[in-house]
Amino acid sequence: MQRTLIILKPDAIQRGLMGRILTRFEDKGLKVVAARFARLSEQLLEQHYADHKERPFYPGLVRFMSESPVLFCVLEGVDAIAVCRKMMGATFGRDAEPGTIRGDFGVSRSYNLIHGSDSPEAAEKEVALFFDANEIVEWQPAGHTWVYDAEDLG
Ligand code: IDP
Ligand code: MG
Repeated sequence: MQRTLIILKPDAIQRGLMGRILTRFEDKGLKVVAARFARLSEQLLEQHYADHKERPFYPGLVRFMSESPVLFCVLEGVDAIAVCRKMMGATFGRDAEPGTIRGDFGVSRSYNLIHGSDSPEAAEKEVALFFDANEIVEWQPAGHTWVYDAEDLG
């Protein structure tokens, strides 16, 4: 089982896509184990996007991500990090394949609807940055045993 940090970005919230995007993850069998709706501070975003600090788009990215509320959550599932990245699609909406979240809902390079951790190391860091350990809820969805078989669960 893996955990990944997902952020539904301000454009997803403002365009009323929050439910539709979250539904895709639920439909796939990913489990929400933490969630919060809030406006992110520039200080938190500077930590979250530290790797991009020198990029030309960085100031605009921090402004965009902080100017309006987001939904951020931790999703859990087998291979959750890669599964979510695949469902998100390529970074720029206009390059993302149809069938992916970015491919179906957007065309922009910066307004690309969603963030998802890109590696186990990033996921661990990002989950800890956005949530305290005691905010992660352990629970079993009723249909869980019909989503993963014993082999999937190792
Ligand atoms: P990712 O979100 O697919 O992991 P990253 O390369 O990590 O993509 O970039 C982080 C975020 O920065 C992107 O999701 C997007 O919002 C923004 N971004 C990346 N490259 C550009 C660009 O060339 N122009 C404008 N915004 C960009
Ligand atoms: Mg990234």
